[in-house]
Amino acid sequence: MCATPIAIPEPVIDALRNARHIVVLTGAGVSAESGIPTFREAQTGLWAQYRPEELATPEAFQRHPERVWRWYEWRRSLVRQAAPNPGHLALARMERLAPRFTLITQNVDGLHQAAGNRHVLELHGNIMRSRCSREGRIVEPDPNDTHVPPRCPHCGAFLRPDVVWFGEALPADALTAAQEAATDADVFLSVGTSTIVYPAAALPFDALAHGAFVVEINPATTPLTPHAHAALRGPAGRILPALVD
Ligand code: BJW
Repeated sequence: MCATPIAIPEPVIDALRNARHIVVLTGAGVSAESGIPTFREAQTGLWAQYRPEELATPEAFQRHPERVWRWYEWRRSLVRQAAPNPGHLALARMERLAPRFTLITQNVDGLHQAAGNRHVLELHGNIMRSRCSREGRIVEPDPNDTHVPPRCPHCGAFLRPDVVWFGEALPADALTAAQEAATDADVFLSVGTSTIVYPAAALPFDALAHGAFVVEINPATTPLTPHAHAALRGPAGRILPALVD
C-alpha cells in the first residue's frame, strides 16, 4: 500500500525554486530512519541506565574512560551497520540541483557523505575517527592493542573519539563556515534537530535575522518552531524526498 503523498505548502516550493543559496542544518533525527538512535531518545539495553549527556563530556571520560569508550564502540557498531535513508539521499540530490548549497551537520555518523553529499560541515566531529587525548592528533588505533580505551601509538595516552563533547570548542573552520553560510542563506532548512544544543542551535536564528526563509522538518516541536516560516511535521525520510521531486 502506498503512503499518503506529502503536501508541501506552495510558499516552501517557491522559496526553494527561487533560492540562490540553500543551507541545511541536520541533527540526529535525519539518521533515525537509518537505525541510529537520536541523542535524546531513550537508550536501549546495556546503556539504558546512562543519560547520553552524562557520557558525552570530558569529565565522564576522565572519570570512566573504559565505560565511555565502550559506549562509543557500541555506537560505532550501529553506524557500521547503517546505510543512508531516503532523507540523506534527497539532500545529496538537493546539493546537485541547487545553484549554491551548504550542508551543516551535527551528526557524527558520516551518512551524508555516504549518501553522496560532497561538501559537509561536521560541527561535532566524526565518531569513526580517533584522536590522542593528550596531543589531539588523529590516529588509527593499533588493531593489536587490547587496552580499553586503546593507547596512542605515539605517546601512550588514551585515545578518544574525535567528537565534540559538552564544554569543548567546535572545530573553528567548520563553525565559521556554518555561520557565514547561515547569514548568506535565502532558504534555511533545519532538519531532525531538537535545536537545544549551542552554538549549532543559533544557526537557524542567525539565518532568520538575515532574512532567510526558514523551514523546520521534524515530527515534534522545538524552540525554533514558533519562529520558522514553515514547520513540516513528519519524518525527514518522507518529507525531504518530496522537496526534490
Ligand atoms: C526526527 C525524526 C525523523 C526524530 N525525522 N526528525 C548557550 C546557551 C546555553 C548553553 C550553551 C550555550 N552555548 C553553549 C552552551 C553549552 C552547551 C549547550 O548547548 N548545552 C545545551 C544542552 C543547553 N554547548 C556546548 O558545550 C558546546 N560547546 C561550546 O559551546 O563550547 C564553548 C567553548 C568555546 C571555546 C573554548 C571552549 C568551549 C559543545 C556542544 C557539543 C555537543 N556534542 C554532542 C555529542 C557529540 C558526540 C556524540 O555523538 O557522542 O552532539 S551532544 C548531542 O546533541 C550531539 C548532537 O549533535 C547534539 C544535538 O542533538 P540533535 O542532533 O538535535 O539530536 P536530539 O536527539 O536532541 O534531537 C533529535 C530530533 O530529531 C528531535 O527533535 C526529534 O523530534 C527529531 N526526530 N525522528 C526528523 N525521522
